Amino acid sequence: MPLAGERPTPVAPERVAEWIERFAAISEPDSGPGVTRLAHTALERRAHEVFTDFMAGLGLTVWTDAAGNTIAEKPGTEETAAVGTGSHLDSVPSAGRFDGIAGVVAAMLLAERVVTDGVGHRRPLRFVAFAGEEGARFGRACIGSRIVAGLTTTADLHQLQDAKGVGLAEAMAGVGLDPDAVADARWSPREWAGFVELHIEQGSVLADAGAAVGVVDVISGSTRLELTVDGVAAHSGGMPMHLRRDALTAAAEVVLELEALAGTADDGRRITVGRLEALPGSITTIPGRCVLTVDIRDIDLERQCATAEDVLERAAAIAERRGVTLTSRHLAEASPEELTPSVRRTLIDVAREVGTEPLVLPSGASHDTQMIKQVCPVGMLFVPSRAGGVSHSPHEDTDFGDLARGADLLGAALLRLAR
Ligand code: HGY
Ligand code: MN
Ligand code: MN
Repeated sequence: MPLAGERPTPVAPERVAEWIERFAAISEPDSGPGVTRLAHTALERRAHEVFTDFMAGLGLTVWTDAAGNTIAEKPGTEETAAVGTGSHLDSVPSAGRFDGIAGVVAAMLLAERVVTDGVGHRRPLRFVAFAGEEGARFGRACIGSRIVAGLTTTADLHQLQDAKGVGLAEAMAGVGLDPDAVADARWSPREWAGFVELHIEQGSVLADAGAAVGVVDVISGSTRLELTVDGVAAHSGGMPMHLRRDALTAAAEVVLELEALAGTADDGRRITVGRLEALPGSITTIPGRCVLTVDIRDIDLERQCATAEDVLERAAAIAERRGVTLTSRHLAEASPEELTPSVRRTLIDVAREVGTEPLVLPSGASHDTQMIKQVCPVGMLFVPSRAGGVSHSPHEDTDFGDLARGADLLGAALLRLAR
């Protein structure tokens, strides 16, 4: 049974709703449906300011590192390695209200409960808002957490740019961060004893199973490529069909070939072409160039690497047969990561102690926790996604009560790790 005073009073669903909506309001105006708060924009920094003000209001020490991650600390009874929780504040374009924000709001309200209830803990507690988790803008995910984990350096930041040609380092400097000083942001394993992230599932496994909470065992790896198909732009009326070198029809065949390669067995391997741009994009011109992105996910590293090679081979064969050329760019790589078994057991224990049987499942989505595993023992809690499990969509939905209960379990686990 839990030690007396180890669980703060429950988080109120109304408070969860209030803060989910407040963050949702920090979004690009006139950007269409959903929330748009892209990595390394003034809007993301505004969200970090809201997080900072809330945590400072609780009397916690708060700082933002050169990478734009914001960390709040509540001292424990001993000056020793901390345990932490948190998630990300940036979004994809036309996102939902919960991806990343759920874990940040849970951290905030948990901090509020621990401070208000005067719950004691030996280890310091740290509450984190990561910057730049979504790969949507620069192609590489988890920029802030990769930096603190020592997986991304200043040099890397100067190699990435967004679809408008804005460099990542330039974007960071443009919002007051310091890409040249990110080495100072690195987390030392001596300072961290554990990290647990709460996130929405972004799938329908929990909802379909009627499970109130999930505990993640493996986070999928991801390989992200950009393919460019070059044919010959020509007049859509003047050029006979048999003489064409059409970049778009070649790209279309590649897309369907990759769908066939992924297959339909839900074995954890997923291939997505999320962006396809046909140039010059004129109704009366045969596209001379097509640029497409390929996102390969897998829980099996060997198969993930083999799939990436297979993708390039198949695309090249189609290009050759159609008389167009193919070039590729490797955007980002993350290996599948098994989360720490001892943390997983703690998460399962605290759920069972309140009569909740958690479902253990892999995460198809990548998360900051995948990078933080390089620093300390890690775990993840999922709360159910409703609306068929859609995410990266304005229709993303999670019950505020489920999220509040997830925050309570997160608190119990964190305080157990902080004993
Ligand atoms: O792409 C992902 O899986 C995550 O949303 N960054
Ligand atoms: Mn996401
Ligand atoms: Mn996320």
